Amino acid sequence: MTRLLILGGTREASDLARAVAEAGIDAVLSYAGRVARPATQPVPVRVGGFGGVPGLAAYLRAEGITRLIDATHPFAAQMSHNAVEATADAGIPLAALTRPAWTPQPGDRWHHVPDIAGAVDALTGPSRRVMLAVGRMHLDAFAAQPQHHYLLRLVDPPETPPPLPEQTVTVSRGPFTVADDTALMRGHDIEIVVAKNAGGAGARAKLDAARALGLEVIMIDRPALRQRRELGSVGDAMRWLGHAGADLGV
Ligand code: 3Y8
Ligand code: NAP
Repeated sequence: MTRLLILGGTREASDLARAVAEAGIDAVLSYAGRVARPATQPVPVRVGGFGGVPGLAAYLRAEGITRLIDATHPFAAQMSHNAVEATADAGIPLAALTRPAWTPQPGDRWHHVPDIAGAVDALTGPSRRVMLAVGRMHLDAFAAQPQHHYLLRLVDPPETPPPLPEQTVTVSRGPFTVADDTALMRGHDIEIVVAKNAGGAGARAKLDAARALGLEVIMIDRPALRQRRELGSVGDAMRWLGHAGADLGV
């Protein structure tokens, strides 16, 4: 009898939770607790860290988890690392539900950087109007380039004003649309967009808007992740769980 833990926080995790609920599979979806109101789910949800690898391994045993699907965001590298270690320790199968990285299309003006620090370095130079679409957790790093006018897109209103002298905050969570992102960038005279290579559909509108407006994009490449089984779709995940995809249309 399958008892599945889904590590969530992405569009794909929510799609998987729906398919799993429809198939009547016993599952729980886990959030880190990064935002005030995470999306509601059709399966039971738990919120908060597990307490590193030992905490996750203990959770897997205590909850009788028989399979783990890591459907976290490609930048949630620590969680994905812990999932590899803890499932090996607890002796249960692990698979990651992933989505391909975005690739530049004709007309894109992307400048690839390896990480947040690389994005900060790439902003060296005279004052520009910069949209930071990288969430809340790494804003402090951009204080090293205080000369710019920043448009910050956040999921929740910031408790404390981010340490950037010239900033405007827009509070909204994805998924975003090209029309809204184009209007947002035009409305703020944005010249440069900083983005993580999240992949997927939930956050790519800003790239299409930037291309349409001829803006430069500083694209932060994904962190390297440990070797693990990777599944490319909810259908593949359901088949891995031993539930034929046919009756779910996935
Ligand atoms: C808490 C809980 C779904 C999931 C939707 C996806 C799409 C919309 C687009 C921009 C980029 C960003 C950010 C973003 C997107 C999806 C997905 C995705 C990017 C929620 C959610 C949680 C989080 C955590 C949050 C981070 C932040 C990152 C904002 C839910 C809404 C920038 C990533 O304030 C904070 O602390 C926010 C933290 C981690 C990155 C950061 O460094 O700040 N996501 N996002 C999850 C948890 O607690 O475990 O699902 O409602 C989920 C989603 N956010 O079901 O449709 O699939 O990627 N999330 C990035 O891609 O760069 C916004 O603004 O253009
Ligand atoms: P991270 O840096 O890889 O993980 C740091 C710690 O947060 C983990 O060691 C774990 O704590 C806890 N954690 C992370 N994801 C968790 C989950 N789904 N359930 C329970 N605990 C979790 O993670 P992150 O980048 O902060 O991402 C946190 C969440 O936001 C994830 O669900 C991710 O899918 C989602 N998200 C992140 C981004 C992003 O840009 N990073 C974008 C969209 C969504 P313990 O060690 O105590 O277990």
